[in-house]
Amino acid sequence: MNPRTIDGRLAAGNSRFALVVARFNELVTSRLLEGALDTLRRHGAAEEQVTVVRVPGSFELPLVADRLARSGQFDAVCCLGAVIQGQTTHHEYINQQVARGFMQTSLETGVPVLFGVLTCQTMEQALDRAGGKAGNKGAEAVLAALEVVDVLGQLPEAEQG
Ligand code: DLZ
Repeated sequence: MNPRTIDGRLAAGNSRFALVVARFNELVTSRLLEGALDTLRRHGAAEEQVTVVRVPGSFELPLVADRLARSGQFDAVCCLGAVIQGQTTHHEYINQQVARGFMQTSLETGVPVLFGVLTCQTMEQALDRAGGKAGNKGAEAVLAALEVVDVLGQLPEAEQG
């Protein structure tokens, strides 16, 4: 068996990327953004192919991502945030809803919205995943974006209706 196989290449090409970054827990999200930008640069994206949009917190990510995805100006939208379980139950309400919002926008628009939101119990765990010993989730979100954009470019267009 040697089936036709479609693999995404990790190259920016002429694609345009939006990075939406939550300011809440900025110590963490600024590192996610650094990882994301570095990964885009390393894969050939020029400055004019990348737009960074800041929002107050992760709760605001889906709305802004949705607007960007529907603008027709971007091939992928990467959302970066850090929801850390503190002394509030905020995280219980936010994580699934945010993920659901990204998924909904992706499916409705055909523009991939990537989940680069850390959902951690402690700040230490978050920092580990923002360029520390457990990698950088911002960089991972961009890699996923590059791959999916390329895969979508190789797939047949969806039929109308
Ligand atoms: C209010 C709040 C809290 C308690 N925790 C976080 C968090 O851990 N991560 C995050 O990105 N944002 C948090 N926010 C802010 C909300 O996402 C949102 O910006 C505000 O509730 C205003 O809508």
